[in-house]
Amino acid sequence: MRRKILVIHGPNLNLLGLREPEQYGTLTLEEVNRRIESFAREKGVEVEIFQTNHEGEMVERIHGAMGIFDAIVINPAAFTHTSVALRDALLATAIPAVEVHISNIHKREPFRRRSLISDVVVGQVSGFGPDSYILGLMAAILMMERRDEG
Ligand code: CA2
Repeated sequence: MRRKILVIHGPNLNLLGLREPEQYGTLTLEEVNRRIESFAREKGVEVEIFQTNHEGEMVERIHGAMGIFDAIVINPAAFTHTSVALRDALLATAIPAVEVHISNIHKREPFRRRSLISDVVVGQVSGFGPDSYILGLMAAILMMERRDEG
């Protein structure tokens, strides 16, 4: 059985590598996505990657993942701190999710320290630069393996 993981990038992450390199690094989103795909290939899992600047689109993509994806790795970007709709979508679909952040949100402005989804995801990876996605994928893979072990 081939496992499928949906990776979601939130608003403004399409600008990765082009602005604020001190905060988010110098890799572009394309380059980060290539790393994600190559790690997934190594581990024998299937990934689909999606970036959106729109909250409703993010919610709909999560709804559409029901029955198709085994896990979600999500960097909701600014929606992390604002979106009850995103929280409700993750709760409603109940697909195991890992929250990832490139920067360490706990060392930044107070409004970034609060995540509206941290208690509805399985866990959070924050502060490892683009490697946060790789660690998030690893967590999702281990989570699925443990679940299938019974
Ligand atoms: O550290 C993260 O991954 C964040 O989710 C990134 C969000 C921020 O709102 C969260 O608090 C933490 C911002 C993503 C914006 O990405 C940019 C990339 C390049 C240039 C400007 C913004």
